[in-house]
Amino acid sequence: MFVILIAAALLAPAYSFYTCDELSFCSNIRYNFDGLSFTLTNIQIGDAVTGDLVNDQTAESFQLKFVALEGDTFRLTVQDSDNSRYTPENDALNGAPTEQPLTLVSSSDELYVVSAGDNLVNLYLSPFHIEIVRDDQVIIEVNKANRLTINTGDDDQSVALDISFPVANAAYGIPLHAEGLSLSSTGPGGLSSYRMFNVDYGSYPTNTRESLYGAIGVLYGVSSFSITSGLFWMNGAQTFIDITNEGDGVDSLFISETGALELFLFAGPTLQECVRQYTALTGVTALPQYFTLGYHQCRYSYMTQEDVETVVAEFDNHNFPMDVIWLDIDYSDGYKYFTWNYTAFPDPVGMQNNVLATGRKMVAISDPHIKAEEGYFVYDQALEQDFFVKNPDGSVFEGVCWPGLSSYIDYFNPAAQEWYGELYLLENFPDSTLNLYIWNDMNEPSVFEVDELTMPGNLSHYGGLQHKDIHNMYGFKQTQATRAGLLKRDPTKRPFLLTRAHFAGSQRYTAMWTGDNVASWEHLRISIPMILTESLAGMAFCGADVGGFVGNVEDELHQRWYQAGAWYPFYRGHSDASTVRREPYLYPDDIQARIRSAMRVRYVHIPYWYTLFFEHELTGDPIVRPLSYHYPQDEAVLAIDEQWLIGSSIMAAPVLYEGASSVTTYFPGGDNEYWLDIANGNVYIGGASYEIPVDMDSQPYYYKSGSIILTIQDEVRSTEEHRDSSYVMYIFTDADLQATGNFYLDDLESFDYRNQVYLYYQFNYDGENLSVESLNGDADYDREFTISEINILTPAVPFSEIPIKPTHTVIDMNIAFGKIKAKTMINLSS
Ligand code: NBV
Repeated sequence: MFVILIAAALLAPAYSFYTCDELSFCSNIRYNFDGLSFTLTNIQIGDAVTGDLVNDQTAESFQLKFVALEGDTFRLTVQDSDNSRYTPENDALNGAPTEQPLTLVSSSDELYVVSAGDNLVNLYLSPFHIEIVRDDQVIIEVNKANRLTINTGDDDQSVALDISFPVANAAYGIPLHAEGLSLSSTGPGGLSSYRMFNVDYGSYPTNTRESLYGAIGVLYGVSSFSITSGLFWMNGAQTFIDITNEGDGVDSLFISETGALELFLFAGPTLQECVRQYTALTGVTALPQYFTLGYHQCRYSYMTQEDVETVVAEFDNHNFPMDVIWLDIDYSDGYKYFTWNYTAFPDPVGMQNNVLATGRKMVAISDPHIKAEEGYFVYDQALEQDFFVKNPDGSVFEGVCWPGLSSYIDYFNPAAQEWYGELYLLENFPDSTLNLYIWNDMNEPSVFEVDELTMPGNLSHYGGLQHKDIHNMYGFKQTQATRAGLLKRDPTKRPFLLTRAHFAGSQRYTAMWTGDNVASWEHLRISIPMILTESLAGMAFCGADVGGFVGNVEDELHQRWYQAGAWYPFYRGHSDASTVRREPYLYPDDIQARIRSAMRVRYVHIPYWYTLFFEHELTGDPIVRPLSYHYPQDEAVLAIDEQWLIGSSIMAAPVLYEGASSVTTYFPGGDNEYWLDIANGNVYIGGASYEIPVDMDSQPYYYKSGSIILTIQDEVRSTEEHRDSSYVMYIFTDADLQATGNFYLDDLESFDYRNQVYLYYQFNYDGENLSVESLNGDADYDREFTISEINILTPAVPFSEIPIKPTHTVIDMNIAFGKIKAKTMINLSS
């Protein structure tokens, strides 16, 4: 009972977080907007539009700049006359965007019309507002509702703007919220606003607009009947967003506590184009090492070296695959990062090497709070070099976190960034090895015993910044430093880093996960739209704790979570310290078998995941995608939260309800597309929903007709063994007997792929022949891989009943593929 009470106390948030209506800067803007308007004067049209934006009530004047960027993107900036408002451009953007000249189409006293590419821009002078026009339709309206606000008081520097997507019928984006993919309407008198303010919100509720650990101001106005467009609100401060989506377009209102007004507009015209436009600005996730796509085993905490080594051994004894074992805070000496608790971990190097010898890697946590203790080298060095965040009076800020009284590194100081990154060098992190990768947690930052569990907004950072200006970027800056350090530590290998707090552009440095979720069915379900939304916001490498972090997980839920989580980009089981141990080998045989087979499904498809990650770096397309990404004209898929696409060829539709005996699954693509359940050979026709019967062994996922997918079927202990594996190919033809698929392979770990050392092939099947050609003739990797079996599955058309059983031909072979310069054909018909 006592234990239960303590667990319950841990579960209940002892803190509360603000809504817009509780903060005066926000509620003023939300409710008191009568009579607001601006006039644009002194317009100059060169390559860009510039002018003075004058507040009609106060006569205050601001500088406006509007530029066209390559790729159907526009940027609007409004600054104070002395350019003093903070912009995160040097961090959020992946370098300066390439501008494209605007052409003046017409001008009058009321309206300037300019064009760029296929887009026209109407700039109305008074009241000031902007329309983006494409294909003769207004697709984006800026300040149409006259909500533009730029406060200049000492106590209130807030900034706000309304942006509408008149031809959209759904809104996606603005992670991180525990919400569905299709955002709900908020608005005065209705629901509270979406908040973006990074906070440590353990056991967060589902279906709310409250803030969580990350903040990315990208919003898509998604249309199933017309043009999809989008925006990126680039602001590092606390931000609230109202969304109105009542059938007649999507309206939004962005309210930020401080900062310059920085708005990017994406003219689409599809969701896919918008996501590519966003990632063109803020960057992509670089191809991770292959092992990172395997299964990760974590717990808060594995308390001893013996515990760690036992878990690894038990995974092997019970034939569970695993690539990475994680160390949570208790490996350190009193939560002093870059040190070890040598009593519990007497031989850290030996441990890392033993894990390495089993073909596996390790990850250790390293949080941004630094124990305020003289003699702790990290603290001493930071203090001496003046690298900590300060109080308003200039003294070093101290807050409470795991180690007790702590100070926090000011990653906004470039020298502190460099120094911090270098702490990860082998010579600075005693007893670390190259087999240890990093996890930055608690970096919202989390500060115990204070309002909203985070730093007060009036703390000061390097360069005269106040914490409130950059609050949402704090974790971003930590991961920027960590990645740089890991790259210095070993410039030859791709680093792996996981973060909790994140911001626009974090994808360039780190993977992310959705923090302290709960072992509940609601949390299993909500993890999917959360991951899809992060994916659309550039965070390609994302996941949620399998099993649910907080609370004991029921057996059924745990199995279902392993089945669903196999289709998260980042696949990690994790659990809180107060929970009953739940490593998969601790379960009875039948449950073990199901978890094992769920994990195997993951490992079978890692070559496919790896190809997608490579393609993400090329295009910005996310790894996992909502159905609307590939079926933009299908209104039925707009709000689907319980199915998703991995690339375009696989659809996951797992069991997400307790006691389920069937899953209602919608198959997109119309009646020209078929979906194959490879586990039982059933094929379903697109354009309809079916009730798919399931039992506890079912982990439904489907291959799309017309796909070629390369798998590895070997039962491996870790992806290390994939290096020697041969591939089993699945060809699932469309009605015309055609199929196609890409395959990427490199050395799985180094940066040589940046020098074209890889194989990137497209396979095509035409009903008889399989052809293979290089998608990059300049790429040059001296490596052979073998296809040992080809499965050709062809739906027999026309068919009378569903599910259909396709004809299935298995061809055993042993073809080795090496460097292919010219298209090569293999006849499969005989
Ligand atoms: O470091 C301990 C945990 C960690 O396991 C978890 O994944 C983080 O999200 N951390 C939060 C601290 C708080 C746990 C209650």
